[in-house]
Amino acid sequence: MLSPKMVDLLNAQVNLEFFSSNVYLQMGAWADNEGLEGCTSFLTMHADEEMGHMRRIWNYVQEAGEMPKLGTIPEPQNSFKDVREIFEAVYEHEKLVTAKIHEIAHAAFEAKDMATFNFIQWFVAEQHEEETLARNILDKIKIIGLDGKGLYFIDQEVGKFAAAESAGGGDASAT
Ligand code: OFO
Repeated sequence: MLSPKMVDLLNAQVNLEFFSSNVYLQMGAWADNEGLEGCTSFLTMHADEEMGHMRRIWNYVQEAGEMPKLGTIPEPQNSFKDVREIFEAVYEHEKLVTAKIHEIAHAAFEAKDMATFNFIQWFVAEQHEEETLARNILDKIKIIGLDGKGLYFIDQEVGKFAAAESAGGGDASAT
């Protein structure tokens, strides 16, 4: 059984995951417009994963006998200076999501809601992975740079991350 406070926290997370998906989908559209195939597939795949996260929480709330609720999802940013700005924004966004996930874990632990505490551990691990991935991409941008052929190589590298994630199964079909 979920407390009303926990339902509110989980519903807020449903909305944040939905927003995350829109953020990455929009970034993917920007990348596609710039002819950056690797970045497009990475960001679009990431958008699908976020929808998987949203559904995972949605289903958990439903299974607990409560009704998940959608709120207003803000409009995502649609114009960027360059790929560096995109991945800095990805990293900052993932740090925000991590903070929110940790808030849920903390509240569940404090309330001795061990079912939710156990459920949210998957997200704790996922956030660790996602922050690491965003940081790795930023490191590559720092090393390779975006000048001359740099942008081409960065796009190739980001495309490799997308291929590796896709080989790993992703999370779009989470139940
Ligand atoms: Fe990118 O993170 Fe969802 O949870």
